[in-house]
Amino acid sequence: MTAYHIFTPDDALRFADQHSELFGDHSKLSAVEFGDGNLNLVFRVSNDKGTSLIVKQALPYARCVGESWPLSTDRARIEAEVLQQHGRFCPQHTVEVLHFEPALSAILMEDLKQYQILRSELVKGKTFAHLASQMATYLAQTLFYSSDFVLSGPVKKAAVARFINPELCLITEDLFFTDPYCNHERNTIHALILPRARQLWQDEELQAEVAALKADFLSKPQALLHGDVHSGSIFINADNCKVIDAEFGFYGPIGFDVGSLLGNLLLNYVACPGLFAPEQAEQQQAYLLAQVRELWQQFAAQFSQLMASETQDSALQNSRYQQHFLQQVLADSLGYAGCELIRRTVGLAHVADLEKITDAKKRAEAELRAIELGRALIMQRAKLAQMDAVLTLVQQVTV
Ligand code: SR1
Ligand code: MG
Repeated sequence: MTAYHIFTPDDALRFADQHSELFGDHSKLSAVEFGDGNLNLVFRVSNDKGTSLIVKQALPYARCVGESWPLSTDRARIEAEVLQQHGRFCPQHTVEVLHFEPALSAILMEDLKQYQILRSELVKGKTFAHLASQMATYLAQTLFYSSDFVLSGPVKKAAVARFINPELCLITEDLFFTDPYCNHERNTIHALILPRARQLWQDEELQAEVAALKADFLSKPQALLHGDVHSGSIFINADNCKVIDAEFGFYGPIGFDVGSLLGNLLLNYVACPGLFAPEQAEQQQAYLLAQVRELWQQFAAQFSQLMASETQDSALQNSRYQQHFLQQVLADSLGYAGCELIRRTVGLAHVADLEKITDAKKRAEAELRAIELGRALIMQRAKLAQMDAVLTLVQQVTV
């Protein structure tokens, strides 16, 4: 068996060639490393006829920091297995894994070169009518079919154990729920919003609600989450979208995946006035609000329909319980969306939506909108029973 070593482009090329028939016998192959993510190496291996595949390899440390932040390469197994599971439940919106090699922590997968990264497109002001409906399907299918509504107790517990992901979960536990609420050395805070960040460190009312969301993240294994559904994990084109990058996957609260995506749409929303001229900003914001509404409505409709028709456990077939369950998922989703808005503003990992605003004053205004909206969503999540009330809140808080 080949021992783990960090791939060069030539290693990635041989790995892809060995494990795929796609290139044929006499292909001239080339490979290039082009990853710009926080954690891994990503290679594109292509032949001279334009066929290409992706090789993704987990490094034994976080790429964005270096060897001083060691990380288990088991995250590659988690990623491959989550994508394989989600691919069974929703193949049309999950990147296809062709091969996984545990010893090398390397995954061979389809190349989505006909797609673009959603975040980059939103930052350019592009819109996609199918985004919310397709992502609602992805979330409803992957989360329902890995939940207690379908799996028996023993099967579910075995799955929870297989997807224990302590190191990557710890990153989320720290970056989402702890660092933004204290003066942590990992935080990056632009000078103009430092006074507002300091208020977050004193805001005990908010911290109590964030503690409750963190406790649920730690102890509510409802479904096999992707664990990192931000707009950099979604590839999109005019017809379709596909989700990549599932290394943060684990059994957690359903609202975490739904809320991560809602939070990312709202991050772009608060950034619009800093990114675009007023008329375009207004149009893009109207598009984003419509997508937020549709994402929740379609997710709720599909998840309800699945609960009503596919639930195996007779106790969980109770329709009042199912309605209550979905209401709680909405509250959780809004809370986690709020945490995403805040941590992308004052935490370690920022987003291009805000960072691409060149005028420092406008960027600070957008960051402050993100913090206020995040706080409002977290604090009011239990009272926001309808999406209309959420959209009204978004508009009121971000003027
Ligand atoms: C050190 S990892 C920072 C962030 O990148 C990932 O995509 C996750 O969102 C994580 O929080
Ligand atoms: Mg990622």
